[in-house]
Amino acid sequence: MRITALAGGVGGARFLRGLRTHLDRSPDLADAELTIIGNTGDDISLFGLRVCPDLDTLLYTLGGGIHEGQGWGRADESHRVQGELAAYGAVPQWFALGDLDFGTHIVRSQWLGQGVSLTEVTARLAARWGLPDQRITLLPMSDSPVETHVVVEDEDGQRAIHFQEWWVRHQASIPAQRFQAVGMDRATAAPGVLDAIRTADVVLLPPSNPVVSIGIILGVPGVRDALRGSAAPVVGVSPLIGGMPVRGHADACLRAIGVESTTAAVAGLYEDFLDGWLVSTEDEASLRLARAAVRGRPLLMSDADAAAEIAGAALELALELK
Ligand code: GDP
Ligand code: FO1
Ligand code: CA
Repeated sequence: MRITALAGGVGGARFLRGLRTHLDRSPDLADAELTIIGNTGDDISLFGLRVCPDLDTLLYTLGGGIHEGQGWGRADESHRVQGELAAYGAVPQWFALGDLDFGTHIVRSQWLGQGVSLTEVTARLAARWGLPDQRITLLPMSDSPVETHVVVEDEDGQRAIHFQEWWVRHQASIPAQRFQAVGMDRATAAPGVLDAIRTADVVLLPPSNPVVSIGIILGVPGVRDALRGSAAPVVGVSPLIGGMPVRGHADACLRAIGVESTTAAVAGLYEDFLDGWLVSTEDEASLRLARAAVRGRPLLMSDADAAAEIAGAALELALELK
C-alpha cells in the first residue's frame, strides 16, 4: 500500500511517527510505503544558512533525534554557536538555533550552494536519519524557495514580516491581516509530489496547521487539483479539539483568513477533496459534513502510543472509504 501525507512540523511529525508505529504493528501493513510532502513555507535564511523548520522537525522526529519536550530542534542540544554569534552582535537572536541543528543547516546550505536541489538535499538528510529503512520518503513541497510572510499592522503602520518573526518573536500576538506565500507565483511542485498524490492508495492530512502548513502546500500549483482528481480516499485529522489548537496559534491563523476556529470550518477548507474527517470525540455530535464521513476519537497525541492509535483510526476510516 502507498500512503501519501501532507505535513507541517510538530503536529504532522508526531502523527506520522504514530502512523509508522501503527503500520509496523500491523502484519498486513508493515510493507506499506509512506511519502510525506513537507511544508517549506516556514523556511528562512539566517546567518547565511537555509533553515527548513518543518522538514527538520519531520526528519528529527521520524529519525529519533527530536527534542521531545519542545517538539522541534535536537535532543541533548547546546547553544555555544548562538552565544558566539550574540557576542558579535549578530542578529536575529529571537530564533534559537542549537549547535547540532546548525550542522543540518550548514550541510544543507553547502549542498544547495553547489546547485543540489532541495529534494536531493532532503533525501541525503533523510538517509542519515534512517527514513528509507522505514520505507519513508520525505519530499519538500517545492524546490523553489517559497516563504510565508505575514502582513501585520501596528503603530509603525502596515508591513510584511517573515512568518517565523510573527510566530516565534511575536508569538502571533500582532493581529495578522493576511498571509503571503512569497515565491509561490514562480513555484512548481517538487519532482514526485503530484505523482505521490495521484498514485496513492490513501492520502492522509495529519493534524497540521490548516493555514500555514497544509494551506501553504495546497497553494503549490497542481497539488489541490491532484487531490481532487486522486482516486484515493483523502482523510484528515482535526488539529482543533473543542475549537482550540492543541499547541501553537492556529486560531490566530484562521482568524487572519476569516475562518472560524471550529473543526467544521477547518474541514470546510478541504471541502473540495476531503472524504473523511477524524475529530475529537467531544466535537463529533455537533458536526455534520455534506461530503465527508465524520468519526470521533480521542485526538490528543499525549505519547507515541496515543499517536499510533489516532493514525490507525485515520487509516481505518480511509480504508473503509475506498
Ligand atoms: P508546526 O509546523 O510545528 O506548527 O506543526 P504542524 O503544522 O504540523 O501542526 C500544528 C498543529 O498541530 C497545531 O494546530 C496543533 O493544534 C496540532 N496538534 C498538535 N498536537 C496535537 C495533538 O495532540 N492532537 C491534535 N489533534 N492536534 C495536535
Ligand atoms: N520555535 C520557537 O517557538 N522558538 C524558537 O526559537 C524556534 C527555533 C527553531 C529552530 C529550528 C527549527 O527547526 C525550529 C524552530 N522553532 C522554534 C520551531 C518553529 O520554527 C515553529 O514552531 C514552526 O515553524 C511553526 O510552524
Ligand atoms: Ca511549521
